[in-house]
Amino acid sequence: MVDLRSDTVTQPTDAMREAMSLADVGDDDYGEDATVNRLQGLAAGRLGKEAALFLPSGTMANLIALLTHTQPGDEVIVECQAHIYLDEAGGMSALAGVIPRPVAGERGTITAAQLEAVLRPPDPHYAPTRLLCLENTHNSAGGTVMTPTAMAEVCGAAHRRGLRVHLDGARIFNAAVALGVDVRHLASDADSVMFCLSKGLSAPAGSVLLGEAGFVARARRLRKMLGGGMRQVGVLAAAGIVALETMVERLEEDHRHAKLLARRLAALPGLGIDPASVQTNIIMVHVADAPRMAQHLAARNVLANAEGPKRIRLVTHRHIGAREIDEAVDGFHEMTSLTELHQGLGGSRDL
Ligand code: TLP
Repeated sequence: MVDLRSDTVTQPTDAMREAMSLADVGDDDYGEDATVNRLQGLAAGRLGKEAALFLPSGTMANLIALLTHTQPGDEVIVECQAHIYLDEAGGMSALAGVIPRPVAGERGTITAAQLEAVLRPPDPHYAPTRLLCLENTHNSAGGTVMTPTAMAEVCGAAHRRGLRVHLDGARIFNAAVALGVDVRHLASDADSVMFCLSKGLSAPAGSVLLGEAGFVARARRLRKMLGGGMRQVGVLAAAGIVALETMVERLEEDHRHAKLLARRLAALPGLGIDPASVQTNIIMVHVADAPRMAQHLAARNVLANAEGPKRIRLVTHRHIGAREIDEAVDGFHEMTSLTELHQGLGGSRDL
């Protein structure tokens, strides 16, 4: 199986499994799990934040950030394709009770000018705007990166207007590796940041939410409220430590493979793809009928997600190498050649 649906499908490494079996654990609800404490300290150091909290998922980390920064009825500025807005089951409204104000960014990036344009002076008619949410890399925009300068500009504008900033950095290490910058420079301007251990870094589960000590203390109470306290969870944190210590640099390989796959697919007819736009490990391919294409690929043991009627998302990760790229290209090629043949015979059916 060539699984290009997501980097979440990565299996824990042998080193992770070994670290998990040897982990020194305790009751994390009492703050007594030595391995969780080590992971949290390591993560805080890596991202340059005061404190960190280990959580079961990125979705819970984003929700807790919203709950910690806002009150029900507050307005939150989000990019219009942001994961926190579109892909977290409506939690921001259903559970945090905030009203999202979507802004269409440029390939996922909201600029300071765009932010200024939607901010309104206080008025009894308006929900008070409390928070700006950013996403780096931006998933739906195609794994695009925000540079430290772009981060600083928009965060500076938000702070000057009294807003807090939360960064969904599910794939922040992909951004740091692609840009060749220390991840601290991407995290420093946000008040809170979350990143995932369970995507390209290959840990089986877990995300980390970071910020000032007071923020993390409030987040810890909300984790309890949501049922996210996990007791002897050092068995998972142990894999997270291996992920942070050994799996970051290799993300560059995933990016190289994504660019290679994109270049090869761009040579096929009927696929809308711009290889120059691939910045990290996500490729968006525009096709005439995405569900049909995904179905065809699956029949050839190539798995890809149709995102909407005309877009296929491909994600490279540790289990995608040269052979898998060949197989994926063959799968697409077969489908595009069949269509060409069909059209050549006077058929009218699109891809
Ligand atoms: N993204 C998953 C799916 O939900 C789409 C994926 O396969 O890409 N922020 C961003 C930017 C994400 O991409 C994801 C997961 C999350 C948050 C949520 O993380 P989890 O899945 O751990 O709740």
